[in-house]
Amino acid sequence: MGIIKDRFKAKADAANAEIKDILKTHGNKKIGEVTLAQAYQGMRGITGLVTETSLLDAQEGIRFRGYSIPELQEKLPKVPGGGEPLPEGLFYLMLVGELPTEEDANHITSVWQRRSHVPNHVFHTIDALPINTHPMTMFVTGVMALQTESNFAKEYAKGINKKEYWNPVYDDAMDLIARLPRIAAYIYRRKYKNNEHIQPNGLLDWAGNLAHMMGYENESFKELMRLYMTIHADHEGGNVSAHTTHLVGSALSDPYLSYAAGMNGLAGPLHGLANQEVIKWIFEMQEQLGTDDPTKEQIADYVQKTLAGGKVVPGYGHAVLRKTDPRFTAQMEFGKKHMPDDKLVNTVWKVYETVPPILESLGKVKNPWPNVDAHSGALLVHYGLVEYEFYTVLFAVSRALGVLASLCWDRALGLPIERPKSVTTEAVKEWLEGKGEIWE
Ligand code: HAX
Repeated sequence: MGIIKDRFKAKADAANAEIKDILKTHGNKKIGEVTLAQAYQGMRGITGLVTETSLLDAQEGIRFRGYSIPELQEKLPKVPGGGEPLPEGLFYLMLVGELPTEEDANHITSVWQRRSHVPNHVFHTIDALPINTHPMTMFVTGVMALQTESNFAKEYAKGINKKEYWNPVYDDAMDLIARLPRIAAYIYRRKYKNNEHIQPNGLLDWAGNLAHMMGYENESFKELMRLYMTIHADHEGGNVSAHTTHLVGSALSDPYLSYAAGMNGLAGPLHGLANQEVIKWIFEMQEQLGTDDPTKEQIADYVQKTLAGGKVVPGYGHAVLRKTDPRFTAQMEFGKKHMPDDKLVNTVWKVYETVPPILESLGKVKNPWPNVDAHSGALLVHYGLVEYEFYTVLFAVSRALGVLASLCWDRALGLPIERPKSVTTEAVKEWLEGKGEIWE
């Protein structure tokens, strides 16, 4: 077995023993209760899942295995001379639960390089879609075509022992992550760059190679990709993309099927597609106002128009967070360092000063602050990546790190098929009238 696989298995065995003990002694302890409002309104605040890779605090934001984003920027290995963390290091941290050494991160880079071959039928499948197909549809279709390569599906068909599920799932996770930059870059070049493709560079790190294959050789863009791939990787377990991957995986659908399902969720405008919606919204605002440098008053008017049209302000609000998203702040810091005078980036900062008090004044929005998606597009546009429909694909490549590390844990912990109880409104009414329990 590879060294990282060994370390993961040793950690998972220790965790399994610990969890067994915890459940033996405390398995009946209640960790919450569910109200009728929660059952009807998106299950907000119900603690009912275990995800080992990261934990979200409403005030403070995300921590990956206990480390905040600024801590990751300080402690994770970087490319020589680089300032942003290598996503390879974050993956190691989420999978093994410990900070990687530089050697560990470089080892993952070379493993992913080795496993990055994408069979031709995947490209042919993507090519069969009309060119105006949304890049996320092409991406998920490509991942589904790649499912022919699943080790787990093959091993399951042969009759693998359930104690060994984690093993081919681990291999699938590594293979799939290794191959995603190629698929993403292929879609980008096919749709926007005349179908002129760029071969991978075997000397580059995972995120640097993605930038290269997309056609962006600027070193500060590569740095942005390293940061981007790190901060979008995971946001605990209940968000749509992570929860869906976990849920579908619980049916023992292989990692390709599970991840593709999760990414169909990421492609929704209230989740990952919000990154394209933000830039689209700003471009439309610029067009309507006839300026690429709107004042705060003009922005405020445009926000009111958006709200009056029964639409959400994209990039603002969150189901769990109650403060400015530290992923927004990390991108703002990047902007201040690399492009302080960029007009679009400055507009994003003006929107940040304008939107929260307006949303607050509505009296119903629980979090008026910006989320990760409010900032990412403007940084990409700065480097010439203006094709905003592609943005969610970048998010999806990054999100693979978190959801697939979690899938390895799910199978190593032997988590069962997920199946919460649902009720009908008829049953609720009967229960309210005292005619029997609804949760039997
Ligand atoms: N603009 C306008 N209204 C908003 C709003 C926003 N940005 N955010 C919330 N609201 C509204 C809701 O639509 C809801 O209105 P109704 O009662 O009329 O239905 C009300 O405020 C209460 O919602 P909430 O409890 O504050 O928010 P939810 O937990 O239901 O939803 C969302 C969280 C992120 C979906 C929501 O804030 C939203 O739609 N934001 C804009 C889209 C967006 O940026 N999504 C990306 C989120 C981060 C992410 O997952 N990235 O991938």
